[in-house]
Amino acid sequence: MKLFDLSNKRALITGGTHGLGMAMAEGLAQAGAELVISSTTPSKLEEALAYYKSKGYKASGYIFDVTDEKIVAEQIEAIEKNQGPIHILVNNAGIIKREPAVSMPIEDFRCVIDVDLVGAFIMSQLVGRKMIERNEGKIINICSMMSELGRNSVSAYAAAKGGLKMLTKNLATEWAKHNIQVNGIGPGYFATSQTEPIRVDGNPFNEFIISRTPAGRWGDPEDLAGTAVFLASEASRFVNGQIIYVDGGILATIGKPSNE
Ligand code: GCO
Ligand code: CA
Repeated sequence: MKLFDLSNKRALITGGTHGLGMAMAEGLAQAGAELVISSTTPSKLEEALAYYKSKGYKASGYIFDVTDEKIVAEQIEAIEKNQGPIHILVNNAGIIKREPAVSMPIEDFRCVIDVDLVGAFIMSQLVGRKMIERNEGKIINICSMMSELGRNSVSAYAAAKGGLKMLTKNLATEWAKHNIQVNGIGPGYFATSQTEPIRVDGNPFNEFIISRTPAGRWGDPEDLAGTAVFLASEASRFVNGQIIYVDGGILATIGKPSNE
């Protein structure tokens, strides 16, 4: 279907070496996009590129840290020179530190804000300038349940993801006139390596999430692909500044008592 077709499009997915980033990258590739993946870890990048290539996707990789604006600027130049224009930017790279607010080291708080929020801004500004010149672009910020809700131990992550939601709206406001659609995806609770420590058997959080999610299960990373393709394609050309929550219904409900 033409509206969702991404052939002749190139997508840069930061941190697209595993988990949700990889699942979204695969969705984009299946819709026809060429992939450019960034990582801070050469071995992870190699592994991911080998996987993408084994699936027959066109993919290249670049090593950089999204918080280092000098290096990011150089690498974006290199990507556009070697591969071609970046049509779709997925700000997926992110970290989490779980620690109660009373004891969270300030250094850790800053680090999470730096990667999850400032990093997305750096990427958006540097790729956005190119998109403005071309009068075309898609930016997809990977938000979170924590863009809307708090939870014990994730103060820095919630602050960053709430900030990323508002950054999405602000960039949409400034750049819609340049035919750049800036939107977000808010994944619910997904089975990835990031949530592994809270999913392990015996951790009450595991049952809590399953009962808190109307769909009654953890998300499978592949559940995100359709929304990523929609927000990367012509189909969303008049959608600006929206966060689409892909959460099995968590945000739709107040939850239920344990006897229901
Ligand atoms: C946590 C989880 C979450 C998820 C996700 C929810 O500790 O609560 O890790 O933060 O990763 O972002 O949408
Ligand atoms: Ca993961």
